[in-house]
This record gives sequence, C-alpha cells and structure tokens, in this order.
Amino acid sequence: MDRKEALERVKPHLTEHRYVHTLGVRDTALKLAEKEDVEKDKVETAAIFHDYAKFRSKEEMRRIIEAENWNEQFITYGDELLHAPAGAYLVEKEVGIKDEEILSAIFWHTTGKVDMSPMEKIIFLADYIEPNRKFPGVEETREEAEKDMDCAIKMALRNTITFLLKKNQPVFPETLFAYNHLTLNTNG
Ligand code: DGI
Ligand code: FE
Ligand code: FE
Repeated sequence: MDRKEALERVKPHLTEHRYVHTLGVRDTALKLAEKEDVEKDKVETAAIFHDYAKFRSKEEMRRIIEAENWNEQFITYGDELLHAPAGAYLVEKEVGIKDEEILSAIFWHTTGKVDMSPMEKIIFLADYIEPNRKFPGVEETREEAEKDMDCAIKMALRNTITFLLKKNQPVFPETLFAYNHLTLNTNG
C-alpha cells in the first residue's frame, strides 16, 4: 500500500485533530528512522495507522482484547490503553496489514515495553514528541531524541508515569518495567 492509500484508509477513522497528530507522528517517525536500521516504508505505515482504533467503542476494543487472550491489564489499567492492542488487531483484519513489526509497533505504542525493537521505539517516541504535542517536558524530550533515543524514551516514560501518579491512576506494569530497564541501562 502506498502512502496516499494509507492516509485515505486511516482518515475516515480519525477526527481532524487526530489526523493532524498522525501526520506529525509520521514526519517525526521518519526523521527518527534516518539514524536507525529500519525499513522506512514500514515505519511510515506504522505511524499512519498507530491510532487507527482511537475512536472505536470501548466495548468493541475490550471484546477484541478478551477474544485474543491478551493481557487483561490492557482492560483494567485504564481505557486509554485499549486502542493500541485493538488497533493492531483491526489494522490487520480491516486493512490487511500482516507485517508483525508494524503490528507490534502499533500494539505497544501507548505503554511501551522492555527491549523494544527499533520500529517500536520510533513509533512510541514519535507519538510522544511530534510537533503538535504541547505538554510539560515535551521540549526537553524532543531535544534528547536528537541525541539519544533510549534516553528520550526514558524521559517520556518518566513523564507519563508522573502524570498518571498525579492523577491517581494506575501504571501499566510493562510501562514501569520499561522505565526501570532504561534507567538501569542508560546514562543521562
Ligand atoms: O493516542 P495518543 O493520545 O496519541 O497517545 P497514547 O497512545 O500514548 O495515549 C496517551 C494516553 O495513554 C494518556 O492519557 C496516558 C495514557 N497512558 C499511557 N501509558 C499509560 C497510560 N495509562 C495508564 N493507565 N497506564 C500507562 O502505563
Ligand atoms: Fe495512541
Ligand atoms: Fe498517537
């Protein structure tokens, strides 16, 4: 599928705001990909479809996660988590994308995980730092992303965990594991 078709496929599923965000993730992911050993076409496809399920009903997304026997913590740790695994499923079934690297990058884009592949890292980080993102700490993370992708991911995870703690929300275990792992294994 070429870029134009991919954008046409995703657009009806998103609001204007979310579509603009998606274009930002696409541009940022391609920039991050320049320094990594990854297939640029695949990075672009993963970025374009990463929020494909964002506006599906929670019931539909929960049903998918249950039926696939995926970690039930995706259901119990907060509704914002649903669209990542549900998105990987729907992109495969409805759009016909079968590439495991792409699907996995979509699956983990919200929570992150330990030992992410270059593709997973790029999508996770691009989602956090794309130019339309405005939250506190994002500028620092953007600057770090130009120097050291792992350190930037660690900062993004730390910011997200801090945000969740302030709002009295639970933190998905894999997010904490990813943060710990990077804190123990990166400098800066
Ligand atoms: O879909 P986007 O808005 O582009 O971004 P996203 O997929 O990273 O989702 C962001 C939301 O997900 C935000 O409300 C915080 C939430 N989130 C991220 N990591 C965790 C989390 N929520 C919980 N409960 N636990 C997490 O580890
Ligand atoms: Fe998302
Ligand atoms: Fe996103």
